[in-house]
Amino acid sequence: MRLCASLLCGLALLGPASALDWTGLRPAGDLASLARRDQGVDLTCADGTVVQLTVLAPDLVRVRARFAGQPAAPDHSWAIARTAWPAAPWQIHEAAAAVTLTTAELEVVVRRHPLLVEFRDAATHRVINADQRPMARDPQTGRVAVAKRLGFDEHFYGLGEKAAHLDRRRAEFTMWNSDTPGYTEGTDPIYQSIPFYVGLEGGNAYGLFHDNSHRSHFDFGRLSQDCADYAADAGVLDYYFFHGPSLKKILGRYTELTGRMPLPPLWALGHQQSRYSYYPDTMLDEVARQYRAHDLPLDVLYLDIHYMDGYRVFTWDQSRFPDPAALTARLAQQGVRVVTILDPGVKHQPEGGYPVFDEGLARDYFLRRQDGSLYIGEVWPGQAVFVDYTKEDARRWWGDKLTALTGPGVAGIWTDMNEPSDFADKTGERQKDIVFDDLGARSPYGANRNTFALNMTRATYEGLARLQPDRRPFVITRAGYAGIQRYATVWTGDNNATFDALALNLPMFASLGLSGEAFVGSDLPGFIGRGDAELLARSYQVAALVPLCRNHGAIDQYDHEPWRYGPQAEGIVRKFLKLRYRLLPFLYTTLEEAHRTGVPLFRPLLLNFQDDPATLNLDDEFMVGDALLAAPVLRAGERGREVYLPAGRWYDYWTGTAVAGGTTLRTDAPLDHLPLYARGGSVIPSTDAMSHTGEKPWNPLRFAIYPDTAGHAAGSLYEDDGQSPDYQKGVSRRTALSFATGKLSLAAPAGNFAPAARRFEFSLHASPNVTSVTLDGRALPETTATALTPGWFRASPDVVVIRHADDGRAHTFDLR
Ligand code: MIG
Repeated sequence: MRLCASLLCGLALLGPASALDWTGLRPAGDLASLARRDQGVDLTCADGTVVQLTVLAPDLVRVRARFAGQPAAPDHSWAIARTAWPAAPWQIHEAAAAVTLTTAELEVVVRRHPLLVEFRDAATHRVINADQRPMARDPQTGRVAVAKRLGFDEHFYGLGEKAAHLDRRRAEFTMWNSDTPGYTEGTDPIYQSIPFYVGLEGGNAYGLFHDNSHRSHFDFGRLSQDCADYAADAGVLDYYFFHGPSLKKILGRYTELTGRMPLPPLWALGHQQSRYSYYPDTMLDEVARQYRAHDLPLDVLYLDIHYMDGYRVFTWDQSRFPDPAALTARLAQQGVRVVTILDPGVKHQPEGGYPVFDEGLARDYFLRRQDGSLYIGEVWPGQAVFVDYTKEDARRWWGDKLTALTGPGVAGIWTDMNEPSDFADKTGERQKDIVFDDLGARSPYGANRNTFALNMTRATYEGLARLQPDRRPFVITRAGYAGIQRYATVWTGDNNATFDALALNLPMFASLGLSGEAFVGSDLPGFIGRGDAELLARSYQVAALVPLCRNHGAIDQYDHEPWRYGPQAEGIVRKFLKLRYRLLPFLYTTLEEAHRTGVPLFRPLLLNFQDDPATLNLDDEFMVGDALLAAPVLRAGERGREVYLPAGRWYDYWTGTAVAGGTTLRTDAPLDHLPLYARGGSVIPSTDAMSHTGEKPWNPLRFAIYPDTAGHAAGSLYEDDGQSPDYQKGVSRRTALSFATGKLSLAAPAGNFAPAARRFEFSLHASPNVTSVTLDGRALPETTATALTPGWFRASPDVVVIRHADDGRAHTFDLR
């Protein structure tokens, strides 16, 4: 504490941008009295500060403070998806020095003098997290702050989209959505703000979500060696504490609180091609034609801002796109969908002739300044006004306007510039006096900038869902706040076409996933500058396994479809796109897991191996689900690299060779090679490659079975119609299988989605000695790789394949 204080003098120069600056902050007074409520207690301090502890679940406690003199604020947050929680039992114990609130999992100890909050594990009484000084507020500025003791070996993860390494220890960050083209490692803040993080020490994790949308600051022991500090420029000190100890459990709760990702349509997992900008319409026909001619998979083409009439949202440029419905119909015949960009700026056109402006103005949907004047910014259409998406009727109006796009067959919406960016001032300084309706609270700009994109994408997502109730909405957004996963896929904005930016993808995607946002990706091979063939090849080796796989580039980039980089790079891109499409059953199954549990598809090794200290800051490898580990080459000129494999058995994905884990190995990685490993114990479903996701059903369905050191493996396949929301009503099918000591058990499928007839092929790795196979006790005939008849055959010295028609029933196969 003294160290913190002494550092402060040196920090004064940095101004209040640092979380560590406690100048002017008034600490909450000592604890004076306590009152019970339904789900927790109100702690009143000597100075009048009231700290509310609310038990939402045994592992989730909310701490909300109203400081002395602080005006009451409505208890509403755009981030929160769930406010009603089933009662979870708790007790309160009052002692001389402290009061303790106990749930089944947590002890929240509040020391009276001074007021310090401490979270302990109820089972072991181990301190998980503790205040270093009382929570505080500056009565002049409204700034609020919390300081936590920093563990000697405590590591930090999350905070969403940050251009930084995976482990946030010894780093500081600001939350203020910002349009930062060409950002590099260390640029902060960038587009998104997700003030949620996870602390991990000695294998035990906790989560902390500061639900305050004002500009805020986090310092994880950078400016001081012994504290982890948080401060927000204004608003309510309101945080949620999650008990682990597992990261996956915390992610489950965090996404229960802020919402889970709905399943996107299957085609969203397909390869997507964009540029700034494709026009006229015939250009898109040609790109699609070239894709098919080059035998490169493609599901989506994007229209950037030039499709609009003078950049007016919800219009079409009639000369470039005379018949958009005919265009989308032609592309649909090739299995290609169209996604259009949509900016928040509505052209300011008081002279008339633009109904979107006229209507929005007449209904008072546009943001105004404190003095009542319209806020007019500078964006693509020139002067532009912005919708106040905190108004429910404005959101609905915006959503209904989407018919201008969905009517002619547009399949998804790309929301850009929603920090919101204003060319006249990208920092928000000149927007400070804008007032948001905010459910009648008329809240200031500072509270609303970081949630602007959340509400814009919400309006867009809900509009799509309303206009096309039989289809899953697809929205991709640049900016966002906690909870953004409920509405949109996130891409990481205007990245550079450099190897540094490629390497930065891994911690960025991993951190977004650790912050509740599972559907992420970045522009391939980078938005700014022209990447070369080598970068393109290496980028696709990563992107093939990333949820969003989208090629996009700036207006002045050379054309950058994969064939433009020469035959070698094109061949490599084809190889990895085909890998992606073969793995669609696996990727989709893993995406459904993210939807259902909050545990993302793209994972740092840490998420699967949180007890392994070697994974604490490992961010040049990643895993897909818990079955595949990729160690891509991330540097120019390298043709090999070191790969860390956690303990257990692994299999080289390409050769099937078993590799012992718990070690770092050196592997070759020529330009066309991605070091890729399957984890022993897993089952990976796949099918044949195809040119787009809707080309044909998944037949055959292959299950690669990789036994662990004990000879066990288990996994499943998730399927549904891939396009409608019926999966929410259980119209899906799960096929589960497990393998143990020579016996493969196929469970009867669960769920009532009925796929077309198809074959299963089970590939059993590590099966060198098998000489016979029985099906439910009867001998299974031998067959061959090329025959389509049921039976079994040896595919390689180590791999036995069983072919079996999917008859929707449980079966047992014995391998001897
Ligand atoms: O100021 O619409 O990040 O993907 O191509 C640039 C043009 C505006 C920024 C987006 C980029 C998009 C571009 N937009």
